[in-house]
Amino acid sequence: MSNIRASLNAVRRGARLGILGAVLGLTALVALPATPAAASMSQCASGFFCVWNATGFTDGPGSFGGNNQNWSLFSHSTCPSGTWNNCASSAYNHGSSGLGVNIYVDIDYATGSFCFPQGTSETNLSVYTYTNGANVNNSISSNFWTSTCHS
Ligand SMILES: [Ca+2]
Repeated sequence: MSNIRASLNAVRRGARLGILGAVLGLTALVALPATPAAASMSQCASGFFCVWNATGFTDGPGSFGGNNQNWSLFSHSTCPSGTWNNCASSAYNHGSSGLGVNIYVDIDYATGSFCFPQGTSETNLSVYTYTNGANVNNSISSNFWTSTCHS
């Protein structure tokens, strides 16, 4: 009788360990980083204007902390040009200075602009057009921080 009870207790212990193992396994799985295609605005550090190659904040970010008149100087291997020029499809102004970001369809802050106030984001840039009517998706070529861009 005591042998049977001991066996039952061993089975119960095993079951508990099995459940514990399953919980630990699940925790480990959740803790694994989604390295190849992490998609999140949280990848954008405070103080930066961030862009991603794909919609939904995927494949990036490219982080722009100052004024940049030629985005072809910033490489990103999965962009068609190999640089951020004419590539971004989602964006987030995570600035902290209060300034907005004007983005431009051409290098040297030229031809058409669009304003991204601090704290704003867009998961799909194709919903926006520049002041010259061109679509914002896959077209940003320069950026300029300015107090004239605000919500
Ligand atoms: Ca462009």
